Amino acid sequence: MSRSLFLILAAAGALALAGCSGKPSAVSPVGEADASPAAIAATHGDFGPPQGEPIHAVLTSPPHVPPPVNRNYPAKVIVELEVVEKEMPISEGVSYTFWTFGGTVPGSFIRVRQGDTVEFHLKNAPDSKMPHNIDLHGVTGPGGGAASSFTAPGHESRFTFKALNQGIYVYHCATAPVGMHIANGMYGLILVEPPEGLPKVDHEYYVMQGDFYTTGKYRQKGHQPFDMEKAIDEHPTYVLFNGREGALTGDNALTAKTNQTVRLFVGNGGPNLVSSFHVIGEIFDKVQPEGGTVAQHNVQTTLIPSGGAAMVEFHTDVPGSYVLVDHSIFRAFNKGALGILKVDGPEDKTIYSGKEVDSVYLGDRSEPNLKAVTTAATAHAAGTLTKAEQVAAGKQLFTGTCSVCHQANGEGLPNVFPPLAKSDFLAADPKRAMTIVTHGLSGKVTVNGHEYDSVMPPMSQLNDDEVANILTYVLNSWGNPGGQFSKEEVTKARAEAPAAAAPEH
Ligand code: HEC
Ligand SMILES: [Cu+2]
Repeated sequence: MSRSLFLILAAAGALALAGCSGKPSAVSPVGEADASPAAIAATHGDFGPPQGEPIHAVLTSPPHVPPPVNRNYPAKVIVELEVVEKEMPISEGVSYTFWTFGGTVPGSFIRVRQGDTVEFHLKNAPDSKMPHNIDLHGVTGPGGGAASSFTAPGHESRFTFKALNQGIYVYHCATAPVGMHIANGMYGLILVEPPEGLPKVDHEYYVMQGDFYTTGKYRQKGHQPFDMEKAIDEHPTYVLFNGREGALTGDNALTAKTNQTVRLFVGNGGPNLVSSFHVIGEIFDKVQPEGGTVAQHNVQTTLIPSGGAAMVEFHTDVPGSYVLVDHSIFRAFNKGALGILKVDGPEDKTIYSGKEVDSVYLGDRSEPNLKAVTTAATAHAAGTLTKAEQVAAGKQLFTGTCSVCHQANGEGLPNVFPPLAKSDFLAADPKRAMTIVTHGLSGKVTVNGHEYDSVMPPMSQLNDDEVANILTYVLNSWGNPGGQFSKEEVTKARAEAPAAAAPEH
């Protein structure tokens, strides 16, 4: 569509809106909820030739965002971005060969001003195996730059575009097979600031969701290759913020203080899933859905399409951990789509009475990391795994998996969840526990003289060495008889048919 036609349509749409509400359209700063023709026209424009000396864009790695451009004239901005293919952790003890823009997933954050002329240099590292290119959704022109930027390993290409529209835009690789390049992490965000800049806030962060497809199961240790079939079927193994489980938790959590404003630039690289982006315990004071210009207010969950982005702002009132999730909630707790914003400062009991959210929502993910689990996995691979390492790993995993029911101290809950501590049922046949964890348990059981008639679902999210480590921890804790299980024993127990539902005791 030609630019003038776009302007006419935009203006007509805005007039229709103003007519419906019956209110006169006031001109307020662009970026606020304002659909007036003047505001919309100002969101798309040329502003003339670049002025002054060319500027080299500051690029940042997630979760950081470059500083505001702080400029009142259009400039020529030079962006230099290098594609790097590299192996990085995708979860504790799991590695994946990512293809990246700038060495990170998502790629480097780019920030320019509306009206800027961007001279884009795309390099492809000499040790890359694949050619790559870039399609920037902030570019007006066929392919968003993709056709002009096809770059073989060890080469560089250059193209220039004018940032006509303000907004927050996804960029991604568009080299065939496109889905595979995106699934391997080739996406990022470019912010085109409105001419007057964005309203000042205390913190800006860069968060981008993506879905990942590995041949191994979720958290299956070792190097995991890309699984094309799972990707085509849209069955992700991982759904992640910033390309790695734990990228925004523990020591990597985002931070703020109470009584501050936070702006999140939230993108979704896909390749397949749409994100229901939510921050547990916060209400978004302002959202620019789909990265557009008209703002929404008082939003709980905002939908971020694959290949789309949003600007989200909120004020921090009460200290604590706020959990970023894709509210398609199995993705958060079983596929990794989870991050933390840690807010420090004095309590305000008039707004919230207290008690931390961590253990309720997070289980093992509230731990700073799962290092003991990685140590055990590495030791197992090397054939040097000790009982102490299994117990340490099992303790961490127990927190996130079993403790919700059996409690952190193994005491269970009267009449609901049987104890694992000093359990005579467990001691009578320790091996049976492997079947219970892998296949579940239902029907009447008597533990320490009390009868339970309930259901324990199979813990099918755990792999064999995790089950071995958890049970070794349980057997060596709380006055239980001791002992040790290997991964191989669990594999065998899992393969055998489930034991009869209600073993009499
Ligand atoms: C969703 C709640 C829940 C979770 C999570 C859970 N269990 Fe259970 N577990 C139960 C219930 C309920 C029973 C009793 C089932 C019955 O009545 O037949 C049970 C029984 C058991 C028993 C046999 C009884 C006893 O007390 O010795 C063992 C052993 C056990 N669970 C181990 C585990 C381990 C290890 C984990 C973590 C990998 C785990 N459970 C996770 C609910 C749970
Ligand atoms: Cu690519």
